[in-house]
Amino acid sequence: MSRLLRIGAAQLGPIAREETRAQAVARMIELMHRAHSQGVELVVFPELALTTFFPRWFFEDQAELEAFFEREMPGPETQPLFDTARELGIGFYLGYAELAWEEGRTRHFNTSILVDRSGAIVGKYRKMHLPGHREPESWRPFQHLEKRYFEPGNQGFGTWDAFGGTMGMALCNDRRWPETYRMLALQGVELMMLGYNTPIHYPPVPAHDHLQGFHNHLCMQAGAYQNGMWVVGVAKAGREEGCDLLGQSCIIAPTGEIVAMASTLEDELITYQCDLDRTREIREHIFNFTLHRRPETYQLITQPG
Ligand code: CDV
Repeated sequence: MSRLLRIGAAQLGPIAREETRAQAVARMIELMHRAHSQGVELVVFPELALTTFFPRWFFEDQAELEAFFEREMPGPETQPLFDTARELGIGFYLGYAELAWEEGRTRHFNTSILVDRSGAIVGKYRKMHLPGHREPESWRPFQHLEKRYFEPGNQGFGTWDAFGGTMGMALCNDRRWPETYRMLALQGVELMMLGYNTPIHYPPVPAHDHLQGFHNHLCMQAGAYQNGMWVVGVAKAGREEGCDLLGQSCIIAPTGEIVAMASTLEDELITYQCDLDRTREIREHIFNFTLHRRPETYQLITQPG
C-alpha cells in the first residue's frame, strides 16, 4: 500500500530589510509555479518568510517593530499566495510574524499556517520554543530578540488531517527539541513541516559555528527516525543583512535518511514523492509506541526544571 504526496521544500535566499512583502511574495509565487510544473501538491516555505529576520535588531519604537508583523492573513500583500494556491491547486506552509488581538490585548506570535489546495487556511501553529534573549546585549555582533518580540505559542502542538495524511507543523528552534516530534507522533502525525532561520554564527558558543549544518540535520534526522515520520525542513538561507544563514533545506524519510537536499543558498526548490505509509515501517516495528514505550517511567520529562 502507498499514499503518495509530492512535497516541495521551497528554500528562500536572503530577504533584505528594504525588500517589500510584494517582492518576497513574488519570489514565492515563482517557486509555486516551478513546484506545480513538477507535480508538487504541497510547498513548504521558511519561518518568517515575508520579511528579513528582524529579531536580529533591537527596536525601541514599537511601530517600527510591528511593521514586520501581519495584522491579517491573508492581507492585501499576501492574498496573491492564496490566489496562486487556488489557481494551481497546490497547498502551502508559510511562516510569518502574527499580530493578534486576543484576551483584550495585542499579542505577538511566531506563526505558521497550512493552506489547502483551494487556498483555505486549514491549520495554524504558534512557535513553542523561542530562542535568544529578552534584553539587548551590546557584545553580540547581532541580536536574537525572539524572546522579547514574541510570546510562546498558546495553542499546543496541533495536527491536521489534510493532503491525504496527518500533518504537523513546527518552527525553527522547535526542531532541536525531541519533545516536539514526540508530541506530534503521539497524535499520529505522518509529516512534519518546519521553516527555519539559523545564523551560522552562534554568539554564546562560537566554537560550535562549524557544527551548525551537522546539528541541523542531526536533530531532524533523529526526530524523523525515532518517531517514524517524514520531516521537511526549509531554510531562509544566505547572507542576509551581513548575517550568514544556514541553507541545507531537506526532506527526510521516516528512516532518518535525507532524500533531497538544497545545494545553494538561494531561492531553490527541491521535491520528493513521499509515501505517507512508510511511517508504518518504523511505527509498527522498532518504535511501536504501544508495545515498547514505557511512559510510566518518564514522569521527570513533564516536570519543570
Ligand atoms: N529562528 C531560530 O529559532 N533560530 C535558532 C537559533 C538562534 C539557534 C535555531 O534554533 O536555529
